Amino acid sequence: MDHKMIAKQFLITGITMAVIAMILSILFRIQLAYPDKTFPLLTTLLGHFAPNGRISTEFYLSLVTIHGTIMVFFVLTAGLSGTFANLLIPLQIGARDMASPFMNMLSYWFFFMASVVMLSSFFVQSGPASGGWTIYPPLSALPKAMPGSGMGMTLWLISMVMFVASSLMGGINYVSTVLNMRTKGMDLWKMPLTIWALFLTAILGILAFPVLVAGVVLLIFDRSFGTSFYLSDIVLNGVQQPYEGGSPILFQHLFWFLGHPEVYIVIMPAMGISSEVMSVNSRKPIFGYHAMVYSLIGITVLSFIVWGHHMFVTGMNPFLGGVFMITTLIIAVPSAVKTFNWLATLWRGNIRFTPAMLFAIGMVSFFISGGLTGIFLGNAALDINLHDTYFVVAHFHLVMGSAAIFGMLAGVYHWFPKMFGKLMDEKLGYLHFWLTFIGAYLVFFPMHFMGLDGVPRRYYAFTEFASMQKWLTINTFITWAAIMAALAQVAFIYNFIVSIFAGKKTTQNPWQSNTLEWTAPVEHLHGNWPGEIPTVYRWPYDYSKPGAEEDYIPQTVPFSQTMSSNLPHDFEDNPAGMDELKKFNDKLKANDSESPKES
Ligand code: HEM
Ligand SMILES: [Cu+2]
Repeated sequence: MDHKMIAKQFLITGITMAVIAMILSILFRIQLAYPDKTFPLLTTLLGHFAPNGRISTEFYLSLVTIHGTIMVFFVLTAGLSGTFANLLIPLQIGARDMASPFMNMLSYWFFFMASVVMLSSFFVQSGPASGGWTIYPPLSALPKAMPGSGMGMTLWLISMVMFVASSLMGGINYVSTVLNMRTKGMDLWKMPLTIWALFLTAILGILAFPVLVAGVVLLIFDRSFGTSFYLSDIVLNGVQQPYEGGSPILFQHLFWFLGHPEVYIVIMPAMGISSEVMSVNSRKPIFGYHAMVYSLIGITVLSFIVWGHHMFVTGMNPFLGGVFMITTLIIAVPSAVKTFNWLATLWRGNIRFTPAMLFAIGMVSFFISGGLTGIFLGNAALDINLHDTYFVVAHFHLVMGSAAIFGMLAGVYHWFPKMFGKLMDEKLGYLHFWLTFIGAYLVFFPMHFMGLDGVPRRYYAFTEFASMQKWLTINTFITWAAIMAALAQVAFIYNFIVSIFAGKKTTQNPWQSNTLEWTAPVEHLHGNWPGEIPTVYRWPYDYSKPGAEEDYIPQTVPFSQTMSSNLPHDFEDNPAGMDELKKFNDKLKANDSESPKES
């Protein structure tokens, strides 16, 4: 199966899952906004999950759990990497397809089946898994603990194992394709940042996901075969359970060894996409290309030694807490480098505010505002107070929820012409952007203040507590903002579907971009290019080179044709080229002195 087709399948499944997860969040937000009201409609829609017009407490927890699970894994891991790795890796490095097209197709179908299994848990009597997307034991390990610990949890675990199988097949394919199938001239330092990001993301996934599977398998043993890896001294309904010697903390270590890299699996492709979109639409080379790549590598390595910051409150040895605190704060450095470089790329750019560009800038905005609170939370002393409050919810929704979604949307708007041969409507794109951008800040910003005041997350109705009564108005406000942001997505879905069928036909290179995918014909060919695969001569960011006739020079243009755009280091091991460059520059200078150009 062709990689471009598989990319579309991942995208459309991902969007569908996002819509479902969004509807789930609106459902639990209604409960939070109107804790005392009843809505008969809910009973009609949800049956026994919402008796007497109110969502039941157990189902509320399931909604939060499945919302988080779907958003993190199904939308932002599979939907994001699956779509753009499949679409861009072969097209941007100049390959005819993935290393193994068959395994690639299998990876999609495993993802699809995992989605079906996850959603099927809404149709079992006891409902979907509850206990949060982190499925901490004992709730996940004792099938009788609560309704969501039963059949729903079993389905969650099966779905996750299939999901990981899908990610591994995808990831191994991406890595081997990037390493082995680059076209002539495409050395590693000529790869676009999207490819670097997707490549390193795949490596992260390959190293981290198996650890989750190991944790999940032990959990299945505890659930079904009477082992005690995670359980000890448990009393259930007054009956002492036979578990001894296990520890739920062990699960937390295994979970977050995946869980923390996972947040970078989610954000790094969004970073790569935004870098690309911002360079093209600023008509400027990306600032600090090498620093960008080294930052991605730094994040990849560091993300494996910070997982303990999710466990500051487990009573870990303060020395260990200190170690995790330091590594966590160090990871802020490559993140700051990237942020600085994006801003420097925009600086004095000749910016085109396409919808893709707006979403890429939005991504940077959310990354900054969510990243700053990460520095608070990385400090153990502060985290102990803020842990499990809405402050954390605010932090991760900005930095990974909103930022990653915006990166993904930037990618959809930017590469839609490549995927479907049509252009999306710009006006609807602007409407979508502004409502979503404002909506996301209105939803998540106030949550910081709730968290600082100690309002806990995952509670069904905290207005029961007198001290939190005052947050009801804000909660209602957040819910309405969320409904507005959700409605804004209608503009996007409408635009997406209508443009596929009735959009304006695109030209081959609608954004005047340098990268290889735009040298392939609009009509999709099996094998991407008719005849030979183009050869690459230059890096992907030759925009607005002084002296060049056009403000962009595709990667396939040989150096001698537009000498002015060459840099001395392009010729480090090519003395003949260096001579040519010197001659060219001298000629340019002579021309300049003859006829001074207006600037
Ligand atoms: C319409 C947009 C969204 C709204 C209104 C929303 C709202 C919420 C709220 C209020 C909670 C849980 C509160 C609690 O702890 O009780 C939550 C949980 C969560 N959300 Fe969202 N969210 C949205 C979009 C997203 C996105 C895009 C992501 C992707 C990363 C995401 C990921 C999560 C995760 C991981 C949890 C934690 C689940 C858990 O605690 O088990 N959400 N969301
Ligand atoms: Cu983390």
